[in-house]
Amino acid sequence: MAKAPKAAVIMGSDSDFPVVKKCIVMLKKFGIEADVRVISAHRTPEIAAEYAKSAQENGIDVVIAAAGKAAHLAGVLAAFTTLPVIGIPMKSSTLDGLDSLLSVVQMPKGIPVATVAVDGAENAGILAAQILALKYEEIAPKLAAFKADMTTEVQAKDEALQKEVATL
Ligand code: RP5
Repeated sequence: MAKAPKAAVIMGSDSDFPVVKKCIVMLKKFGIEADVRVISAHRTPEIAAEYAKSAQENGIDVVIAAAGKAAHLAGVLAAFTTLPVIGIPMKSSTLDGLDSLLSVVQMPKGIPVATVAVDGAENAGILAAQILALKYEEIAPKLAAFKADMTTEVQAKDEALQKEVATL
């Protein structure tokens, strides 16, 4: 049987889950399996390293990592794998996520992390699907349909707005 597309979705804490859930929903929409885990770069560093080292042999195609505050999870996972790593900076702190954003995006040369917006869980799922579409051809038509739906939705909003403006 052909291998199914599979993403790792790692979060630094279960408190990240309400946001990260949206990424998992998006992956499912594109037919991508998710291995969902709570692993912390600081609280469980050895488990983080081990997970990243064995991710590829465990069938993972892409790693998504969500963390907040001093958010080193995505960078630490990226240090131990050559799989693409997508980072979601979480708005979990008193600094509104700016600390998380800088921690995820400002990676040193040699260890890139593709960073989405603060709490940008949906985009992490879509970006993962776009990466995996290069390997799994069944994903591309689903991405095309997703974009077409978005177009229809925005056009409907535009039409509705124009009607409302005409009544002013
Ligand atoms: C980070 O610290 C987690 O990713 C989370 O965003 C934040 C707070 O974690 P908890 O204190 O709620 O476990 O490691």
